[in-house]
Amino acid sequence: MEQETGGCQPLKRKASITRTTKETDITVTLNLDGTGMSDIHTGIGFFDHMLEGFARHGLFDLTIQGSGDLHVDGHHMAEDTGIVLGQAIAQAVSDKKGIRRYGYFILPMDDALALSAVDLCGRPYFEFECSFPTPMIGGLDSQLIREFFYAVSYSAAMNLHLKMLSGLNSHHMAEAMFKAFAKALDMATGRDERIDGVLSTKGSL
Ligand SMILES: [Mn+2]
Repeated sequence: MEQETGGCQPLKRKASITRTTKETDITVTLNLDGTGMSDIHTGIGFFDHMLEGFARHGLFDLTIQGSGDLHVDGHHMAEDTGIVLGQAIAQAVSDKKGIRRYGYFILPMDDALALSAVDLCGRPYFEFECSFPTPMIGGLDSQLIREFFYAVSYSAAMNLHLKMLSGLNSHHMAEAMFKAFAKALDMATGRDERIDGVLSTKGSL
């Protein structure tokens, strides 16, 4: 049961964004305080599988409805989905008051071990260290995983480091990376009641 009002009721941390270009048409809804429910349709099955894992393990509610020029390839869909998801993250964290700001996780999945570290600092920065053993993972070009996360990082203005510490199987590696990012982002966007205002000596992020 959601409450609309109430003096001590925390703000709703949700976003809904539609972005339409000549290449793609993407709508994302995101609730940072969700339970991991998702409904995702990008037209690329493996990409949907990754985004469903991201929602489930970050305990975000996430819907993504995307259509676009998949007859060209998956590049525009992966990149633009990253742009819109990043915008939704930025909108949902709003002024960043009371949140932890930093988050990190090291997530194992069988042979794969993925590290993710996030700072919602307002300054986009991106580091990515991973080479997938196969060019394709299902219907997703493995190069597009970097493109997706790069787009998320700059459009949410976050510092994002992703490193594959070990791995043999591309499916496991990609999935470990998406889940590690989810857990790190859940930590960074999570509230800590000890934090008064914004967690920065500058007073803003
Ligand atoms: Mn899987």
